[in-house]
Order: sequence, then C-alpha cells, then structure tokens
Amino acid sequence: MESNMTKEELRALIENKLSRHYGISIDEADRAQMYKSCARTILELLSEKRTKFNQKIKESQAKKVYYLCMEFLVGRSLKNNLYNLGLEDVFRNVLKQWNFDLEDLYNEEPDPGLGNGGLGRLASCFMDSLATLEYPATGYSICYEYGLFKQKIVDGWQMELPDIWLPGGHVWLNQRNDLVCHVRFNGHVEENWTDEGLQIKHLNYDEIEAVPYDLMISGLDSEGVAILRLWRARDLNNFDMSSFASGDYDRAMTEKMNAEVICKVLYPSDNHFEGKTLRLKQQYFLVSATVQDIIAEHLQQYETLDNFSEKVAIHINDTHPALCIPELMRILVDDYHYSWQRAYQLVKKTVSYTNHTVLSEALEKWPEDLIKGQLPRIYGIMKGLNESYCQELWKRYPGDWEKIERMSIISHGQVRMANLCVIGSSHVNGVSKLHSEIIQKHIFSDYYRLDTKKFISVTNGIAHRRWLCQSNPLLSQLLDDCIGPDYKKDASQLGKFRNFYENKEVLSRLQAIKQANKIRFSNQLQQNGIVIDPQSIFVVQAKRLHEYKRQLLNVLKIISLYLDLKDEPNLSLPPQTFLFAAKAAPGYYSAKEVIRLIWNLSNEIEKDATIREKIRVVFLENYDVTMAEGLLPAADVSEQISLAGKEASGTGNMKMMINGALTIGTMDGANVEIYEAVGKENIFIFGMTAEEVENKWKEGYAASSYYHNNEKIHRVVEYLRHGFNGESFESIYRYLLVGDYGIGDPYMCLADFESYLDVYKELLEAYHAPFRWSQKALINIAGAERFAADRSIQEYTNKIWNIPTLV
Ligand code: GPQ
Repeated sequence: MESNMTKEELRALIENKLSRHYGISIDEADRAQMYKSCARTILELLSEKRTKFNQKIKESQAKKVYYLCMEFLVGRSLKNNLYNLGLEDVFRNVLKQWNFDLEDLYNEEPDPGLGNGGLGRLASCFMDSLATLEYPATGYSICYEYGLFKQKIVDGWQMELPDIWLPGGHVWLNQRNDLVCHVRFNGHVEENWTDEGLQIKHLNYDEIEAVPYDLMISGLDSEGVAILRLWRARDLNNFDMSSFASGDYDRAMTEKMNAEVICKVLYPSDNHFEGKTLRLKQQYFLVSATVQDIIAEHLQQYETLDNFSEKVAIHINDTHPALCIPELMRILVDDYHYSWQRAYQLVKKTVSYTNHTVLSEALEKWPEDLIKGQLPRIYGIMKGLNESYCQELWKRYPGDWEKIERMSIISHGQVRMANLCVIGSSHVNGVSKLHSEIIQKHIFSDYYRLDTKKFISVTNGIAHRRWLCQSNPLLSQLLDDCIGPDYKKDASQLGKFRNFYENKEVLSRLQAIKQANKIRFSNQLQQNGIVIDPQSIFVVQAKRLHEYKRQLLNVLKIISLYLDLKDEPNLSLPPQTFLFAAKAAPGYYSAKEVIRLIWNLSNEIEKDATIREKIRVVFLENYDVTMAEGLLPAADVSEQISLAGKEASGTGNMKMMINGALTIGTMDGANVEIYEAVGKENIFIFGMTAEEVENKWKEGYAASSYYHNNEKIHRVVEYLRHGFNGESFESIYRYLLVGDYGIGDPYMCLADFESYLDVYKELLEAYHAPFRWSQKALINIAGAERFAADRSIQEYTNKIWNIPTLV
C-alpha cells in the first residue's frame, strides 16, 4: 500500500537529518550522507510505529515470540523498509529532484553478512513474516564486527577478505544502553546447605557486558515492526589502570581485547561443527544475555514468572543456542528460587527447537571438560538435567543401558546438544516433510517412539515480498495485473495465476520479463568486466559450496557437454550459461578444490571461440543476498542436485521457482514438495530417492564400478584425471573414485550421473518449445504459493508456539 506521505513532508524530514547530523543543506550532501539521512528518516518512522505497536501488544497481553539464532542474513534494509512502508515512490521522486538516484543510494548500503547461508537467511525471512503478520516478535543474535568473509578468487583459488560492514551498516542499529546486562564465564561453583536449602554460588567468574543493538524490520502494510536485537561484548571493567598509569599500554589493553573478541567474527562454516572455545563463548554470550533480557521484559509487565510459559515462546534455531535451556533453568532456580522440577516444567513448556540438518559432522558435541571450565554452573545444571532424565528413562526402559546411553545428554566425555534440545523442548521440528521423516526415523528415533506428538514438520518458506515483489518488480506487476495485489500479504493467492495457463499474452509477457531480468543481471556483471549472453539459457547453482550439494556433479555434466561439442562442433545445442555462486568455508579444502575446478573449466572453455558460443561457465565471486536479488530472478534453470536425504530443505529452490525458473533436482528436501506442487510435467527430477540411497549403502557402493562400466562417466573422469588449462585435478579424481574409505565419493555423484545427464537433455529439449516452457514457468510461480514464509510462520504459531492466529 502506498503511504500518504507528501513530498514536502519527506523533504522536511530528510533536510532535518542532514542538518542535525552533518550541519549541511541538500546541495552540500554527498551520496553517503544522503543514504544515511534517508535511513534515519525511515528509522524515525519505524520508531513511531514501533511505539504504537508496543502499546497495542502490552494492552492485549499477547504471547511473545523470541527467535534465537547465531545468524541472521538480513540483507540490505533501505529498500526492504521503503517497499514495506509503501514509501518507495515518494522517496524516488524527492531524491530525483535533488539529483540523487534511489538505486545509487541502495548501493551505498553494505550487505550485512551476519550469517552463512540458508539457516541465517531463513531466520531473516521469518522476521519479515512475523512483522507483516503483526506478531510480537524479537530475533536475537550477535552483532559480529566482521560478518561472513568477502570472497575473492585469485587464479582459481578462494581467498577470504574481512567483511567490514559497520561503517555503512551502523546507521540501522540503535544502541540500547538501558538494556545492558552481564554475562559470566569461568570461575567455580560452591554449594552450601543452609537453613533455606541448597545455596549455590558462582565465584571468581569473569564478567562481560552485553550491549544490545536493535535493528527494526517493518512489515508490509501492517502495524507490526519486528526487532532484531544484536548483542555486542563490551569490557569496561577490565581495563588495568595501574599498568596504563605506569606506561604499559599494551598490557592495559590486552584483557579488554580478550573479552571483546567474543563478537569479532562470525564462524564461516555452514553445516559443520568446529568445536572451538570461542564459538562456545559466543553461544553462551548470546543465550545468557537473551534469556536475561526476556525475563526482565516479562517481569516488567507481569511481575511474576509463574505465567512465563503462557506469555513467552523461545525458539532455538538449530542447536547453536541450545544453552538457553540450562541458562533459563539457572535463572529460575538460582535467582528466582524455583524448585528444580517446576523450573524444568517451565523451560520445557517455553522452549521449542528446529533441526536443520542430519549431517553427522554438523551435530554439535562439546567436550565435557570445556563446558565445565568455561561455564561451571551451566555444566552443573546440564549434569542435573542428564541425571534426572536418565532416571526417568530407567523407569521406562529398565535395564536398557544402551538406549539410555544413546538418549542421554552427556556421555563419553561429550555433551550432545541435539539431545539437550529434544529433552528440553516442547516441540521439535524438521524443515521439510522428507527431512522431518528422516529425523523421526533416524537421528531422533528413540525420542520419537517415546513422545511422538513432540515431533512435527514445518516446511520452510521465503519472504516472497523480498524475493519476488522487490527483486522482480516486473513479474510483480504482471501478477498485480492478472490476480490483483492481494498475494503480497496472502501468498496462497498466487495459485490463481494458474488461470492464465492458456493466456498467450500473459505467457509472452512472462517470457519478456525473464528476458529483461537476464539483461538486467548481464548488465550488472558487465560492470565487473564479465560478459555473458542474455539470449542463452541461464542455468544457476547458487548456494554454499558443500560436497553434499554436489556442485561437482554439475561440473561433470558440463564437462560431458563440452566433450560432446569438442567431438562434434556442429552439435545442435541451445546456448547455455552455467552460473555458479558459492562460498566455501575457509578451511574446507575439497570445497575450494571444486571452486578451482569450476574456474579453470570456465577458462578452458573460453579458449575455444566456437564452443564458448554454446556453453559458458561463470563463477560469480562473493555471493551474498544482494547478488541473489539480481541473480535469482534471472535464472531459467534452478539446480537442486544434492544427494537425496542430505539437504534438509533448501530455500534457494523456492526463490528461483517463485521467479519462474524450472528446477532440475533430486527428490531431496523441499524439492519433493515442489514436485508435488507443480506436477511431474513442470520439474525435472532425476537420481536415487532417499530410500534408494539407503539401500545402495546397504548393498555396497563402489564408485569405480560406474567408472569402469559406463562409457560417458569414464570419459568425463578421464578428462579430469589428465587435467586441463595447465592444472591438475588429481585430488578431485581421487576424491571421486577412491575417497576416504576406498569406495569413492560419499555423496555418490557417479551413481546419479547418468540419470542427471539424461534428464538435463530432456530439459534442453523442453527449452526448444518456448510457449510450453513459459507455461511450466507459470505453474512454478503459481505453485510457489505454499512456500511463503508467512505460511511457515502461521504453522509455527499454531502448532508450536501456541499463539492464536490473528487473521
Ligand atoms: N543449514 Cl545446520 C544451514 O544453512 N546451515 C547450517 O548450519 C545448517 C543448516 C540449512 C540447510 O542446509 C538447508 O537445507 C535449509 O534449507 C536451511 O538450513 C534452512 O532450514
């Protein structure tokens, strides 16, 4: 909805900011000053909205949602807020009169990389929905000084540069000195029996200040404003004045630096547990500050914690914030003197947990001694929880030590965070139907049998306002024209787009829009010296680089096409551009090797003037939210080719689908539901199912048998083995055929290769029929109705958080 703010009003607001913060008038302002003044203007409007919204929440005594996550990949704020507040047009007009282009101002804003990938982006999409649906919600995370590294490719090798986002990003953050709290580490615990019972004291601890910074997120056409509260560590007390006074400045600073290092940098590994002390500190820092904050807010309103679980839902996004369970126990028992049993009941009713992966290397298991040393009181509480839970299990399964051991929190010197989460939560959910089935059948099967109702499934969703309306305004306009604008707040309306399946005019507009988005993206690339042909098919694989996501399988397919063309240069193939965008964790050698492979393949193909007209490979450096906003609307084909059973859901698949790309993928994660939504005619499915993968393992898998028995595979692997572009890829060859266990690559690229290639050829055939292709695209856009984050959030509020539906 358009806001009714006039140009004059807006002018006055911006002028006021320029004068207040810089003491200048419009004609003196540069772009950075103008961007910040626009941001401050938005903040002023959001603060007013927020105050009203707070008042409303307070009066209604509504239950509040607190969403804890170690990462939020927020993306830029200016455009999102202008769009959601209906202010884009008036801003654009006013700025134009002053000779500023709104798009240029958008580009002034850094893209805060406070997350790694899907997990963190999902959290941000959820904040957008919570605000739009007017739920009282706060997200909590860490204000990392350096976000996810900036990626630079030098001769094929990934280099990491620091992401310095605060200079331009700070403007969105509101420092809340009124809400500072303290977090304690180290020291030891003393237990004394007194007349009042057991007294527990945490002594000789180190204390760090946690300072909150609030980032506001507006909803679309709603009264809701969500808050993302980011904590920074501050160490005011540990400055050693005597060292300073005696001239030893270095020593005076050291301790301070040690404490503040907690929020210096985001750990760059995705779907992988590293077990570093600093990461544990980050996790506890986040949850301790957050739980204290939630409790303080609750007490201010209700003056008691007895109704805590009725008014508060705490959600932990994967196990990373799991320590909030013992932390909440600690505060209830030690500070508010609840009995252990009562505290445990309150915690279990308040907390819920989403699992985002079944990869064993991602499951967090902390060494017991590390937790004991860093967090002695929390350790004691976890031991207590473990003992009482094991006693319960003993009653239920007398004598079954093996099962009890498997289900316990602490065992063999390790603290298993996933078990802690299941035990301490009211509900546990997976993020797609298939993933939820897998966690029930495998990693949490013991718990599932014990308490089936605890486990549910909530398929992920995306903020379609950002990923469709804002990043693809042309398509959004077409939808407005065809089905009216209601889909912006109610994505189920997108389904109505199916009525235009036979409408030639709509289909040709759809085609023209895709073309325009491809040209827009090609032009963006051209500014960085990369030339691609917008007439070619854009085949996109954009996601973190991970073995299980199988970028390597995509490369093998491209090599196969390339070799076909080398053999037969006149082969009739539509021109194709393979676009890869992916960051690898800095220490993930085999992932970096795949980047090197892609980069060199790209260069090798470029050498051949005729082949490069037909196929071209581009590795897009430094993939982030902003790049995704340009790239995904330009995709014709969306590559979702993980080994079935490994990708919990995927959300890039949904973003490309809603922009009219067709998926080529395996029956994995949410692809299964995309298949159900669009039907087999409108998606290209290949490869083994999760069940077939399981059976293949049981039968015995050997990559070498595919290599020896399949001519096409043999040819491609041999090409790799011999190397090209002056480089060797021996390590990848060995990875594919031998691997760590002598059976080849554990993600079975070669097993799925042939069916992948066959289905890709079908896809190319289908592309030859543009009218039919557009119909398929239309069905995908309409079918995306069920992949909106709004729908996910409604499921969370109904099934997990127990908050009445507002609409
Ligand atoms: N995911 Cl555990 C991440 O992005 N990082 C992680 O550390 C973990 C999961 C992803 C997961 O791989 C995708 O399949 C999901 O779509 C996404 O979380 C959101 O649920």
